[in-house]
Amino acid sequence: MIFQKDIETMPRKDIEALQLVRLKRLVKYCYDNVPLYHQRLTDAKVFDGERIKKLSDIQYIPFTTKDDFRDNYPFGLNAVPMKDIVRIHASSGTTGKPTVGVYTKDDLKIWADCVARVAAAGGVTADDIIQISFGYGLFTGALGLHYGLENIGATVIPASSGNTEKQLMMMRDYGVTGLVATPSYALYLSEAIKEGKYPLSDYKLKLGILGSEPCTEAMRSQIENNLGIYVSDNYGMTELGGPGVSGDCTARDGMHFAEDHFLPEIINTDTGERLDEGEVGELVVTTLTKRGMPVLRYRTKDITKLSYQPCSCGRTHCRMSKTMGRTDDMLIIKGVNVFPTQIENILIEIEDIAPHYMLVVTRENFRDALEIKVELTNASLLENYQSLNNLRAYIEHKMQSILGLRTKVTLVAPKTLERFQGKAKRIVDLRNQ
Ligand code: DLL
Repeated sequence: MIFQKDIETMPRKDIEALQLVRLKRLVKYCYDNVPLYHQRLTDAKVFDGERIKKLSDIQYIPFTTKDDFRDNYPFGLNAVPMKDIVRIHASSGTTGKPTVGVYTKDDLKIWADCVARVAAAGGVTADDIIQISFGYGLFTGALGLHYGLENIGATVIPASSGNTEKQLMMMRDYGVTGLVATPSYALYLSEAIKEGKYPLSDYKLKLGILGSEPCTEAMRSQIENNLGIYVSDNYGMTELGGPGVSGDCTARDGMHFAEDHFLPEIINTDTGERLDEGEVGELVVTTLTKRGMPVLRYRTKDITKLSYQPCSCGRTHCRMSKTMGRTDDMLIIKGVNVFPTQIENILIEIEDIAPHYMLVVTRENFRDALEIKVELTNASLLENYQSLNNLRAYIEHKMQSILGLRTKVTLVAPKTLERFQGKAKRIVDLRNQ
């Protein structure tokens, strides 16, 4: 299945009619099969769907949160007996128990179908040889992309992450045309190619299907320029089944949602109130077709906005903008809200520094302080105190004028900040220690 024209270019009213039918069916399914939802839907007087007459009636359904996954770990949100579950995935989770997702046979088919859509929209065809450099294992990224790409007919290399030399050797030897990775790992591999003994012309790479963490436009351009490839972004999360929720088309003006399987909303994080098209807030998603572990109104914590305007690619499914970050990654420094992506956008425009940075938050004399560690591209600058000082002052000035926040910038030697083979971790918050 490649471009699913019938579905992906459906008239808006048909999409909404389909979503309403599926939403009603889902509510009844959750009410009948998941004790937590049965109770919540009863308390909200939605029961098995009586209050759902139109799509906006979804507002009567209570939200589901990460805590619900934790409290019902591992299988409390399952809607089917374990004998019908054929796969388990989980997110690593930095603290506490991982978040689990389970799949029936049909869930796996739909998942592969949604991922195939995203990859095809990003330019993958049956002629491509794709190296999957996501870590294989419980993470949804690797196997999710794996089956989706096979659906398209592309040749899949399950490289997994790590062992950079071997990654590059496979790329050259197998004539790899596409890379699946996080943007951070793609950047890391691009540096390794630059520094390696083989010129870029020994590689046949032309596509990057990147996702699983924010990738600013500036970061994308940098990866594209380093590798001479075309990069598309795709989004998803374990709780919703993994990748395949939304992805870039060639217009790259927002990622198209698979709206026949996922119903997105944007809410005000503080009040839970539904926001209009174009307003920035927290993304909430309802899975319309999942059978193993269906999710009603999941609060993703990702900050974005939606557009229902026609797209030049012809697809009619709505688009979500690149996320600014997660509500739990937003730093509040001296009362100013800052996302790491905003800092990244500023840094990446500045010459002589690499797109690698680390944010260290401390509390000094009861006041928050943000230190931005930034890597130089050229070690010789370290020997020139005046230039170094000018560059540091320039970056601090930029941060102050754009973010409205005084920061301390520390310039460090090339290649001294950590590189990431999966998702980047750029914040060290020492305030509560
Ligand atoms: O990262 C699923 C995935 C795998 C998506 C491969 C795309 C490609 P989790 O590990 O559960 O699942 O992490 C989900 O990662 O809530 C976002 O904060 C972030 N995220 C995922 N994709 C993007 C993206 C996978 N394209 C969390 N842009 C989500 C920005 C992303 N953030």
